Amino acid sequence: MARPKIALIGAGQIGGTLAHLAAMKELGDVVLFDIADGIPQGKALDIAESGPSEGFDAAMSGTTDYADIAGADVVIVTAGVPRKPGMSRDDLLGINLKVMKSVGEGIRDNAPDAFVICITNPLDAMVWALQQFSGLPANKVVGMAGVLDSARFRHFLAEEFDVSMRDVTAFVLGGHGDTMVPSVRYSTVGGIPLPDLVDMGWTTQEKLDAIVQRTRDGGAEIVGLLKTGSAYYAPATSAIEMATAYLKDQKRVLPCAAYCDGEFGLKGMYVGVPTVIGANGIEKVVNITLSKEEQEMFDKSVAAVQGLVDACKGIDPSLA
Ligand code: A3D
Repeated sequence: MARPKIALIGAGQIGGTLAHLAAMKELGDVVLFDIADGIPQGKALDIAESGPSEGFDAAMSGTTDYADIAGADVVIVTAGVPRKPGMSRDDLLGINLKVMKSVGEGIRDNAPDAFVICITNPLDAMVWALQQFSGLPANKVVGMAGVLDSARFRHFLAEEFDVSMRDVTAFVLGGHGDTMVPSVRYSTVGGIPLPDLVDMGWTTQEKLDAIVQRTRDGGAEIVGLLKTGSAYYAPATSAIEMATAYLKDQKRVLPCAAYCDGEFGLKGMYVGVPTVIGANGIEKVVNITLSKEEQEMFDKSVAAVQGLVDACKGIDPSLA
């Protein structure tokens, strides 16, 4: 059986990291696409030359021609611009919306059967626009943010409790922005919910609140340190986790920016929710019950995403 084909649209910091991870994990053959001629070809060759030492079997190529992504099984989109210190993700909307149009049309014309994972910010609005521009089924177009935000939350919790990150489960709901909702009630250490751990004296409510806020600011913390761009190792790893769930039909339960059609009381909107990812893409949106307080935070986050979607419609009237 031929190896799966993975197309990476955008060969920048995340794109290059994705290519390296996909090769090392032998997820399939990789095509890197970018408009900056030389970058995708150079990164593909560089990664291919790591193959003999690493011992992977995966073909690597770079291109500026959409025809080369034909027949891709998975497409991961990072094309666009990242933020710099002082910028919010929302400041990227105008530039990246135009990028989503050309990328969406390139996918529509060349890889219409692919599972598409969008990473470009502002995430929830960009994945919505990408689905509209590409015309692919909504269960096959998803945004990566929740896996990353949850990984950050899990990392901070594991440090606080001095336990293995493997035993910390957590998830973050809502839009990928300042209004995201790290779920304290549904996050656990070895199955013990966080509020119980506060009661048990493992941490204090104040420390937990600070971790929740640090999770919300997780992206900005890295931007502030790097100064020249945003995070890329953990974002790439998170998208690879989602791609693996699809390619291997793992039925993973992962928080993603998914199309909600009735779930959470939303109609035709992309926002971060728990999902099941398997061979049919987003196979299920897990419609959990929210407490009154969680619902209020979620509603606020949804309103922020809706504002960005409306702004997209204002910029490009072809978006319904
Ligand atoms: P960067 O290293 O600048 O790479 C972006 C690449 O996109 C560059 O190589 C550009 O040449 C290329 N590009 C620009 N326009 C086009 C186009 N029309 N078609 C194809 N390629 C194009 O950025 P990065 O890799 O650090 O980040 C990529 C995106 O991911 C940004 O929008 C970030 O804000 C976003 N991001 C999202 C998260 C989430 O958790 C959702 C996390 C981190 C970064």
